[in-house]
Amino acid sequence: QILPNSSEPLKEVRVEDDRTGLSIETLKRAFADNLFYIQGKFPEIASRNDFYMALAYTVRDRLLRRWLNTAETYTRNASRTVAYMSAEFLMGPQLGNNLINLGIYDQVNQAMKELGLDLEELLEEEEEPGLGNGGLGRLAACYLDSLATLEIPSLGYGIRYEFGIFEQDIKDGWQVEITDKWLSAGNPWELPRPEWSVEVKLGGHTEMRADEHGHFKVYWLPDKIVKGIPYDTPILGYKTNTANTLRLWKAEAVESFDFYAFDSGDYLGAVHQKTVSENISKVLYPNDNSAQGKELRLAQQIFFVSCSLKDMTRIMAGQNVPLEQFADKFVIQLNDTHPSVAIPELMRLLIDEHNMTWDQAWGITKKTFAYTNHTLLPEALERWPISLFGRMLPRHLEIIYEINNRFLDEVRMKFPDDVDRLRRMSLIDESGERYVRMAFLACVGSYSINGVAALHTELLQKDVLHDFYEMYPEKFNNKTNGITPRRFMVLSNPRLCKLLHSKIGDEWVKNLYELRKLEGFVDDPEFRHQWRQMKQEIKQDVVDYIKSTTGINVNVNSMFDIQAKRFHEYKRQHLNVLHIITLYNRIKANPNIEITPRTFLFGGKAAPGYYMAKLIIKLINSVGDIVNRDPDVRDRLKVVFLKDFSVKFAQKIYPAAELSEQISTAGKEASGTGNMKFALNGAITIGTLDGANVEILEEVGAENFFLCGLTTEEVYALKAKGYKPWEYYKKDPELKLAIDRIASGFFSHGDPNLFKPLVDHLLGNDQYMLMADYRSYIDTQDEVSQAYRDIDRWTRMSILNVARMGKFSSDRSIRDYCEDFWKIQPVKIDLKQYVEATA
Ligand code: OAK
Repeated sequence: QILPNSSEPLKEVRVEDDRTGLSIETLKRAFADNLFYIQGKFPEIASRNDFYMALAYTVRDRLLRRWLNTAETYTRNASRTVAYMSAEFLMGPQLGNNLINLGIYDQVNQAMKELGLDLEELLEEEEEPGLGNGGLGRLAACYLDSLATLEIPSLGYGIRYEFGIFEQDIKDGWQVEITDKWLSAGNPWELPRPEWSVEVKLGGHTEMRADEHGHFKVYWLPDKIVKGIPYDTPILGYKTNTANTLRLWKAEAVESFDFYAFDSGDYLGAVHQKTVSENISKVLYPNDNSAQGKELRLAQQIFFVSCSLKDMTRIMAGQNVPLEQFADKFVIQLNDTHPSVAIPELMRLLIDEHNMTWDQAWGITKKTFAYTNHTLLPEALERWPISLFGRMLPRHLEIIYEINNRFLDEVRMKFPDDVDRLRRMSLIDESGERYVRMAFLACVGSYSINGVAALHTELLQKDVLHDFYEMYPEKFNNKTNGITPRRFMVLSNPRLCKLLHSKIGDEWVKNLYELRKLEGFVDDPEFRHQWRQMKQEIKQDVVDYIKSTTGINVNVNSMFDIQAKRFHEYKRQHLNVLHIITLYNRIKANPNIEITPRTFLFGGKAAPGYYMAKLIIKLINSVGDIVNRDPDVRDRLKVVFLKDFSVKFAQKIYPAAELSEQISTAGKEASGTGNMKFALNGAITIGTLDGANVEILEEVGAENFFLCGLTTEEVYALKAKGYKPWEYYKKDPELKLAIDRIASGFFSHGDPNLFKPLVDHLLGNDQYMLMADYRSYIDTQDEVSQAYRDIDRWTRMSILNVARMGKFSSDRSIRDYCEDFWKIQPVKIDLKQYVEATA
């Protein structure tokens, strides 16, 4: 605190202490100071958001030393760095996580209490940056957490969308989208760095011209230039001194363009130009697992990728590392193909702007990039129409053609006379309208190609990227996904953490395999009792929450059966609904039947343009309407749709789960990470042999997992033989009744048309094979109900699930990436050094 009236000499002014001190007194003083000097409020008139902001700045002050120190150390050592390029980072709220990672949660809690404030309430106040759709964006966020915790020099590069994923409301059972205004109250966690702005060219044409030495060169004359401004967010490691950076780019108009239009008297035109430029980082495309061939989307991709690559060359120049060493200084991880236009962009920068030869540039490029594939769904594989691509990126298209020519020569050499293979593997799809195939470009331009779970990688090799696997088997590898235990346990499940702490300490936070020690307590009746007690308390919180937000009374003793994920037909939320209807039908047929009470909880968003997914949401709400009101049900079943599922909300829900629904059609879910979050919090999985479920089953043991459904091979075989969903419907009376009730309008006030498209899909081609998996799913659910009645058995299963989750820490995933192909070592950050250097 700067004390103007103080008689103390200046050197006694304890600036450092007020901004870094961790005593309760200092925290309180700093908080009051920030409220006054940053928010410009005194407590009596401050809003809850003002208090949140004051606390956020207080915490930010305490992490700045680490942040600057980390940057300084990396700069001094010119450390090899991972650049994680992703169109999405679904970070979740920052305050709580930073408190945990700084290790000051308890002090701050106490300080707030002494000021008459409730930390929980302040945490609630934060608008989360929803800059992602689902799994892919959240994985990127978990990886940043692990990279910092493992002290790996890294930068996350992405887009600072002004509007993140939409907010979901439910009206009359239907999803309604509301724009997300996460920035409206300001974002205390970011620092703009306008001095590091860069320019990105778009459109126009190329020309071949002689340079001053008479050498012919390609010049790209764009018709538009956009400015990218970096906004930096610190990413703290857990109890380390490392604070890495997430650098997100905001698009703005370049002044020169304004002036040009202004000069010619076109004031409105100038303003229009500005809007067009700013549109690039305006909004996140809300599609999950599907590609959208929109011009603006391609503009977003080249925008952030070009900004980031130029930023990397700036960093190298600052550290006196020659560009020839690009691949030694950086490894660029491509989070799916969204940033894969970085491959021709790096080529262009090296050749056109830094005068390298093609061979030099290509040598660097293919040692720099590594590509992660996140989906096998054909509709999610990005392809850009040549016409659109060439219009926006004429130079990149030329470079891609050249990469393709040289690549096809290689293919010819390795597989002579195989014309069909050339056609299949070409970076240009020429089967109809011509397209650039981005996944193929990523494969050719990267030295590593990985899937996100063992099964997924196997299917990539066998199927989607089979030709590339034959061409470059050495590039392929698996990196099973993981989740950060800091956010998804320490922060979100304090009750479970307390119990763990009392038995096995908390080494597990940094080494999740330590959870194995829990196995020693599984036969201890006292411990099992505490476990159940703990779960019960968490469930009660959720019961209260549901009551206050929806008015629905939930029985705290019912099984909490949860499916929380994006809505997609392949994830089969409607299979879950068929189970609910089946139980309901059993009750209607025999009101006194013995039924294990269950509460079915759903959470998740549907892409705004995905009609069938939205209809499934409507179906859940319609079924809920009937089931929740029918007196015959006598509160044994409840269906609750939890609207606006987000990271913040997920943190509340996972701890309360008892049964985790992971029922995608085998071969469709690349990995899944919700499955890991649920199991880590003690839920037992009912799931198919899909994605990482396979590995979860392997870890926890078949006796602690409810397996159902066809295997991938069976799915393929059935498809090949000719799948007839109608036959399953005809043969299984319970299935038939469930479908008939939907079709007849029983759940839609007698309207048989409402759910007709869904019913037609299921009985017609049933692409995701719900009819084939129904019986197995229902029988397995009956086993689940049985198991739940055996309280000791269930508790054991729950404990063992937690105990055996070690593998699914994102720390393990990141270590695998580092050792296997990033080849990066941890760099220790010494906090003292900086203080001395600047003293
Ligand atoms: C989104 C857009 C395009 C392609 C893939 C995605 C995506 O989110 N994929 C998901 O990635 C997760 C992280 O690897 C996986 O766990 C999910 O299974 C996968 O659907």
